[in-house]
Amino acid sequence: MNYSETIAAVATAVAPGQGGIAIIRLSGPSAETIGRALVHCPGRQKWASHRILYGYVMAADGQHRLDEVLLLLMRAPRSFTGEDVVEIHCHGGVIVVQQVLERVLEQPGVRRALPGEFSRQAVMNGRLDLTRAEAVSELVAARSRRAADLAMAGLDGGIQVRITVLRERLLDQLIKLEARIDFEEDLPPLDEIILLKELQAVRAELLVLVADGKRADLLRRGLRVALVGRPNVGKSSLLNLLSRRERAIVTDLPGTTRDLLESEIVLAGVPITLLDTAGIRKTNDVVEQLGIARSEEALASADVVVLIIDRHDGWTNADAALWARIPPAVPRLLVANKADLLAGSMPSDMQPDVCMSALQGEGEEMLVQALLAASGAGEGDGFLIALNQRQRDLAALAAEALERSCDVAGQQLPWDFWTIDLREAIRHLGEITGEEINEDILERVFSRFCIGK
Ligand SMILES: Nc1nc2c(ncn2[C@@H]2O[C@H](COP(=O)(O)OP(=O)(O)OP(=O)(O)O)[C@@H](O)[C@H]2O)c(=O)[nH]1
Ligand SMILES: [Mg+2]
Repeated sequence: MNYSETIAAVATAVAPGQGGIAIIRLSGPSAETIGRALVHCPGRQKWASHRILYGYVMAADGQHRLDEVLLLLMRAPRSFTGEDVVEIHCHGGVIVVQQVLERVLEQPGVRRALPGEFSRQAVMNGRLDLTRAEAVSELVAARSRRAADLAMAGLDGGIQVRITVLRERLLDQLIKLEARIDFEEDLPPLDEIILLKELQAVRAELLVLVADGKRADLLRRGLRVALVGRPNVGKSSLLNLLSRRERAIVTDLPGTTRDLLESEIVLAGVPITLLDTAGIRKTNDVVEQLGIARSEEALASADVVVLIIDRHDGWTNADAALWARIPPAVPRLLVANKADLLAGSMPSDMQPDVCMSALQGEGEEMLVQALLAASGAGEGDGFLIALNQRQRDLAALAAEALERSCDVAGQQLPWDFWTIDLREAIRHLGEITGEEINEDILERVFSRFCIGK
């Protein structure tokens, strides 16, 4: 990375016909020079930091105006990145924004920003810590209110503070150990039991954070729920009911759905991708066969599988065969549909989790509750912060290192041996917070960001 460069990108979402305004962000030593060269501000407007200027961006020919804009100058270090930042607020959509960005990029000393580069610069300059930068990205990506709340907790420093405290507790123990190594004779003997207890306590907290983070992933990434079953049991009707629109074609002909259909919904704050599948049966129809193959893939990749049966028909051999096909590790629900009709017979050990009528909209609430309970997403209310995958991996490594450190202690080895694993645990926690930072970590964090962040 070259710090004499100025970077630029569109910082807002780009979509044709959408967004009244769009923001082009420039950061770096030439940001102001470029802003002055490109934006013509009529009258006597003063180029002062943190003030809004009004003007025009001229086309390269210097004759006609590309757009009417507002410009916001934020001089270093009082900016998001800690460098000179210029934001050009132009009109939204696609074409104008691209034209203005092209004009920016024609200027000397500026290049397109890489994904996450603004945030990376902010971290490098100490304007933002690592977990807060990740939280910004998660906030932008949030697909449900609960996911946004968790991201906001990260942005408020919840993760940073929690991990920093744990790391400091370990540092305290390390200092005690090292003092014993260096000045054993001069100090009172070390209470191993207390030290070990402390390491175990930190380890236990880390494990809780890892487990909570995993559950929170469901809230962030959402659940994939596959609706499977024989033809004509009402899978598509159920999809339509939950989606509140006629997403899938429903007919009384078995084999209506032949392709995998997805519908995005939010239930109790949890984003859910519903997959409507082709009814699984033996058939000679080639298209239907392909559809059935997709149903089987959906069945294998879903977070929850809902097997729908026709309660009027009762439990059939075909239902039993499908039930057996659901991978054992995947949470499953048995839903008996068409409860408005007379009930067929069910074996006593196969009682449905939910009885409902997709046609009449009955039993929907029970289904939603059962889905959330089966996936574990309903339990997401108990925690306030949630580590992302990167942070969890490091927390888990730290917990393992602490466990080794305690094992070593049990083997009566000299103090030096304890410190090796303890140091490793401290290092992993430092990588979460950014206290210990290197190119690899930065690469891992920021490559997942989108451009303009
Ligand atoms: N009485 C009654 N009929 C229903 C109910 N749910 C769906 N149906 C009817 O059952 C028929 C089949 O419904 P679909 O939703 O197309 O069934 P599917 O499982 O998607 O069928 P395939 O796509 O062929 O696999 C339609 O005529 C629906 O109106 C229900 O709860 N009660
Ligand atoms: Mg269907």
